[in-house]
Amino acid sequence: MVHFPKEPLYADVLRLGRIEGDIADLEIDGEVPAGMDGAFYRVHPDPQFAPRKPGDQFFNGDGMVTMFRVKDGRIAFKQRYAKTDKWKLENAAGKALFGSYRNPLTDDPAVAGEHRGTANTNVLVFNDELLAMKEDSPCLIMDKLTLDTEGYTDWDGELTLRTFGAHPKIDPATGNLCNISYAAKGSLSRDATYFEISPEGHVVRRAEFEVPYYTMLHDFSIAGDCIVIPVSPYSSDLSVLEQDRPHFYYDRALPSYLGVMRRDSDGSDMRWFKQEPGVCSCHVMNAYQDGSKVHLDTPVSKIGSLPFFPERDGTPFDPHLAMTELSRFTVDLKSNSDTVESIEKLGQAPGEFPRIDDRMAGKPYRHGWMITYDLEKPYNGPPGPFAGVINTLTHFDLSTREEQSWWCGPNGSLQEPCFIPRSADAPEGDGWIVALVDDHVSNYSDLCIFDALDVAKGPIARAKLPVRLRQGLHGNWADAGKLAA
Ligand code: V55
Ligand code: FE
Repeated sequence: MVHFPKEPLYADVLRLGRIEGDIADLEIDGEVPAGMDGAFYRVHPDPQFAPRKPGDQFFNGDGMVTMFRVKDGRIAFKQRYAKTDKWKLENAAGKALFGSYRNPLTDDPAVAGEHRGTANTNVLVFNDELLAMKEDSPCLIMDKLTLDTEGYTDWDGELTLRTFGAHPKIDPATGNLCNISYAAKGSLSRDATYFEISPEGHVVRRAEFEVPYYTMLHDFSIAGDCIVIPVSPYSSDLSVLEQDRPHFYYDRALPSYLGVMRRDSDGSDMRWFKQEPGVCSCHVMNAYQDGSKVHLDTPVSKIGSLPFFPERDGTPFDPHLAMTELSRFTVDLKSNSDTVESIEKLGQAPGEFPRIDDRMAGKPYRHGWMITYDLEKPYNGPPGPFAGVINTLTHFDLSTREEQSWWCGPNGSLQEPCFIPRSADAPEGDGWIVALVDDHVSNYSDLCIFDALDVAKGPIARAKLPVRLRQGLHGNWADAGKLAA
């Protein structure tokens, strides 16, 4: 018998799933567009075993990967655990062996030195495989069709780092997977690496640099010839791990930074542009170059937006200050200044989980989507893991600055959207958005499909699941060409 602690982390909105399965042909309301052919992959944290101690983190759950295969107006569902080394060791033992999130001091000594990763953050088809990623460990390889786990990869010995970032970007020009790794030399270290992997799986670029302070380098962007890395005032130190407190704290005394570097550099020309007082940015919508300027669009909040990583000095979490608004950072590479030139508010609706038409990654672009908080709307369900209820899908037209939204109703919330182009050469934004809508009253989830440029009219199709999927993190679409053997 499995006993999870009686904690909000396992109840209500966050009730565990822990279910693997297949449904050949989901029940659908509406019409799935006939031209949609590919698969939407996403992942959520879903612990296999009760934690070694009470007070575990949402981000510490084992990765549960879902595949929605869309073809000929039908949608097949497949869900499997990402069978990490951690998952296998614990499965063999019949109990948790790894302790707190990002804290090896709390592990059973029997697993010392093993990869602690849960592969619970992002999934992406690349180089014929499904990559399942967690930023504290190497890249896990799963079969893109069966979701069977093959294991961790070091890219044929070309990338032996112990970490692999969970928000890689695909360069639309070269097809290279562009990514960052941090703390590869061990917990709390300031080392970081930028690298690019060719579509054939070879490491073709690599740069090493140090971050200004130990932090969570969770996301970044390419911007033409450059990369841009936001650094937010999340940090940690050994005393935190020794006392088994949450791995990250938010420190209002720290500045935030934007790191900008050429993609072909060895790391020595990394420039850190300071922003004081610090602000928080977890996820990037996009970034691009405009002459000597570099712009980075990202939801920004005044304090840390993740309620489970507390303030260093004990200040209680304030959901109002933690609201994230789409904002545009600008730095000027021509200037000798080491400060951010400006932060401009770009969107009205507060929200998170920003997405674009990924064919525009690193380029000037027009369309973005996020799930947003409509704070005026009623809500019948219990509270979730974020600063509010993410109850709305919003399309941002960054050329006209118009926004249009769809509210999912009083019983639910949305998970991260994903853009699907109508065809490989369709204009930017011409296609569909998919997003899970979770009903916290009936406890079902629907995979909803929207016209990407007309989300306000609501879903054109809903694929109905017989269960509710736990709150997820990130995912990606792979078109049929990428699914071929
Ligand atoms: C994030 C998510 C993570 C993690 C570190 O959103 C940062 C940020 C799902 O795991 O380990
Ligand atoms: Fe993320």
